[in-house]
Amino acid sequence: MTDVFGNTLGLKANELRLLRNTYRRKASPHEVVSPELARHLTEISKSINRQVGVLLNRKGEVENVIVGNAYRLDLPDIGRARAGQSRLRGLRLVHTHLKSEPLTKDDLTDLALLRLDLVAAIGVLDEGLPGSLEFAHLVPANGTGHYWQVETLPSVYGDQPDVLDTVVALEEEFAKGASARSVGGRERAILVGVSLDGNRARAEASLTELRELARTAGVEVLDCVLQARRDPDPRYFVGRGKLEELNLRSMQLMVELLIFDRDLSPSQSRHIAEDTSLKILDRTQLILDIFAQRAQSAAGKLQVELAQLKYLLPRLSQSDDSLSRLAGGIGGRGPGETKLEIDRRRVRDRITHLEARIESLSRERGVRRSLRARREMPIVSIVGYTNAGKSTLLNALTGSNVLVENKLFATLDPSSRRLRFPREREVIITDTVGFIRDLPKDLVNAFRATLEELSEASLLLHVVDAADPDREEKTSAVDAILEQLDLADKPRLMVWNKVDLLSAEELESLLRGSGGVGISASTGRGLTELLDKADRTLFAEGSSAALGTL
Ligand SMILES: Nc1nc2c(ncn2[C@@H]2O[C@H](COP(=O)(O)OP(=O)(O)OP(=O)(O)O)[C@@H](O)[C@H]2O)c(=O)[nH]1
Ligand SMILES: [Mg+2]
Repeated sequence: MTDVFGNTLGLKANELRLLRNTYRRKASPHEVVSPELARHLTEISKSINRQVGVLLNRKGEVENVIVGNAYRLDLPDIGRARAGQSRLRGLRLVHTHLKSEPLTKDDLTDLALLRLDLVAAIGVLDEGLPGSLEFAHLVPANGTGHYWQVETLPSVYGDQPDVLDTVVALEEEFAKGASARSVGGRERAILVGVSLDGNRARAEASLTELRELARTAGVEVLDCVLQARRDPDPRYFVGRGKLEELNLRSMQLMVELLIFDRDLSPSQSRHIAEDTSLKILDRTQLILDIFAQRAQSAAGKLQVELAQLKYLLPRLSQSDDSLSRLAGGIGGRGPGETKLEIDRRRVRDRITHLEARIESLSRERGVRRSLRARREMPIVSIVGYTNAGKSTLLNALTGSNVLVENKLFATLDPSSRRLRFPREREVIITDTVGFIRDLPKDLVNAFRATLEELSEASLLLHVVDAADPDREEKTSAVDAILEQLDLADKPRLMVWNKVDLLSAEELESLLRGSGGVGISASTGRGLTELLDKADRTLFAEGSSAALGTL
């Protein structure tokens, strides 16, 4: 390779020749730069008044010669693809600084993002001789928040540290992190929250929930970052500086996944993926991913795949490399089985097909339901925020064994049971998928089929985790979704669950303020009162939809 890269415009023939000659020089792999090479670079640099640099490989050979302007130098494209999580690039950048200025932010960013072995700047003295030598290399995560270590030597002629040694030791450190990672086999992520309305507490609560979602999805969370902004950045959602910092942080923590606490626009997720070489998921995609992992029934699986494809469709551009990172869910699970051979047309065809299948399944269920209706058993449906204890309540009331878990979205498929009410009356009680704030419209629509049971209900039991500090927000999120589903007019009974975790005073003031029944689904406390109230609502003289919330 003999081409000189960068700002060569206006250079004289003999200057270019001198620059090309640089390719014949060699440095020792063990030193930062040999005094001879250093002097060669500073002399040309002085005479053309531009920065001059070389990329040296681990044998000390010159791979590229680069010219900049007086203040900076842009590296040629050495490929973004990483050599592997534990590997450095195998290249060190040695370049001149005309005013002997320290390493710049650009220098250090190149070091980190390109995973260079080392970046060095040689000061240029008045006579064109090499002055001080400053260099930096990356350091493993050590809790100090530093990504690199900078050292300065007064001159290139004295002792220099063994570069190769440092770099090899560093790669070993990184490899340790990487193998710790592959033992668990779990994907590692940084979570990114943004507070836009100045309400930090709210953004923090949402981020905590995102952490729970990530845990449920089987992702290992290494860091959580919250940024306050007035408006989202149109290109990157977070600011450019923040994104760079995230990129550095993920490099250091061996993370390859960023999960954003808000929904990114298709162009935002594309830009972020392109400019970071990280995999990007947003809140909706994470929820969809959990649904995809947990859906059991045929209908549930179809609904999740439909929602995933609908979300993906506007995010598909021409065949581009970042697509694979956008399309893959956790652990590379994309929608359906097809994963990555995706093109828009096939996605659209598949969507049409799925909609038809879901429609016909829903008709079948409708028939079953009307058979049931003929038996005239009223339906009581349990609704509420995810993890409120809905399934525990169903189990407690009917002695059944529906899956209960301290994870979000333990239940995806509805289950129905018979329940004997006081005075020998029977009802059907159903448990459904939990709700969550900011549930995307597509997802609500996709789950309409599952949730259609709710429209047949004569009474909704709105279960709330009374011990949750965030319970008011969650209660209103559920109300909002019920509204979206046209269920706001259904008779509703507020059921404050987990009162075993509240003090007597807390419970009393809660009930005084908002009515409803306090229960503990896991200890059985309050269940008789709950049945009693439900019974009165359902079977009271003239009881109907007019009753509203009790
Ligand atoms: N302390 C206490 N914990 C409870 C109570 N009821 C449920 N839990 C716990 O809350 C967690 C969630 O319970 P689930 O019944 O799975 O909640 P869910 O509303 O069905 O959740 P999803 O199906 O995930 O939406 C579990 O760890 C339960 O053991 C209760 O009365 N008191
Ligand atoms: Mg459940």
